[in-house]
Amino acid sequence: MTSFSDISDRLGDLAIEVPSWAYGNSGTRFKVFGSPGTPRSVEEKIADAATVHRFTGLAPSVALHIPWDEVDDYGALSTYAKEHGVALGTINSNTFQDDDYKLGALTHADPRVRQKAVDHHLECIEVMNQTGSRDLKIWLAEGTNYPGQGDIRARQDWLAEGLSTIYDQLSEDQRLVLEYKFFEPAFYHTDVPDWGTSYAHVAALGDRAMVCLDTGHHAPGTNIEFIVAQLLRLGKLGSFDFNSRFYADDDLIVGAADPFQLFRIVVEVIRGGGFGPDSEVALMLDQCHNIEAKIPGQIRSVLNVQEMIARALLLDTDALNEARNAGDVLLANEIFMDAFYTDVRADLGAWREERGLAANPMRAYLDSGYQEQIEADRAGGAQLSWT
Ligand code: PSV
Ligand code: MN
Repeated sequence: MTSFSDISDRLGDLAIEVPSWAYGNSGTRFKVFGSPGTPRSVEEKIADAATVHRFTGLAPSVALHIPWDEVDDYGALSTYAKEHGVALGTINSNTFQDDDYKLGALTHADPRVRQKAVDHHLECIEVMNQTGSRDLKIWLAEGTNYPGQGDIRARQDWLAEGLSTIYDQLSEDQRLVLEYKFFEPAFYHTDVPDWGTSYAHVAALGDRAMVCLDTGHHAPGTNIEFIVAQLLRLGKLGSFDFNSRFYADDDLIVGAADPFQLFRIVVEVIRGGGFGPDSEVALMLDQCHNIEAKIPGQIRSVLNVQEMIARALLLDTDALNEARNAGDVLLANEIFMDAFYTDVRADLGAWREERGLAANPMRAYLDSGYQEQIEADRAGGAQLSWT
């Protein structure tokens, strides 16, 4: 049996990267709701992200999205982040909000548009050089809506060519992570719809190109933990975009829609060496808080991940292997479920207190007055959003 004290040190290895866009307004295609206290500048987003880290000790870095987080001086932004106790992390490119990209970006039939999309990524690499970021994350909103609309084969070749030009510009300590998504905004075919396509491209690029797995980007019923196991086995799992979903790419709080799925995923992460000081797998959130308060939404999210990591670390792998090897199907399942059903909340509260954190970070944040302060300080000005 594994007890909480056995896993206590390993829990200290957990670091989750939060997305800058979680602190801005977001919504559906029907409505983006504003909310009091929402950041009006990139600095205010970083201050909010740093607050999540201050209360949880779990979120030491913030991912940026370019151009949403464009500033004149990224060195200064990096210093600002450091002064607030966090670092700037992954740089996300954006080739989905420019009229030129209506029919594709890296996969557009027009070489001028393809070059423009490549140039945007080269600018992102320039940003990374100034922020000291390791990862360039690429998600492409590319595909077609109607059969016959595009040459789906030629688009793969253009994509490979563009990615290779981008990859060549990375320095030795930088990586490219290619995210896949099965549909949306394109509805007939998507140019990087699945892990296999992403894998084929990053494998062709080289060692510093990896796959990004966004948990909301699969068809319902997909066995995501199998994909995790396979990518780790192949040494190609670069990062996660964690969130949860009931239907499609809902971007809800990780662990909210299906806690058991999150457990199964993190079991495979740990099993495959994707967690701990020697792992280079980036555990990021990619979420939007459309109706709930944003900072507590992020706090809840990182706590959910911590809780599942704790439960997965408690899995009695020796007993599990024994049951498996003996062909004892029900015992193996019971051992697995025992870990999932273990309530670690009180132990985690004590674990936090030992490290100078509040036992209940949600409550501590609500009692801290930070929310009231930002609502008063940030009256007026234009609230940031993804639009
Ligand atoms: C696309 O749906 C995505 O998951 C990508 O990671 C984008 O960069 C992000 O969402 C933007 O919200
Ligand atoms: Mn994502």
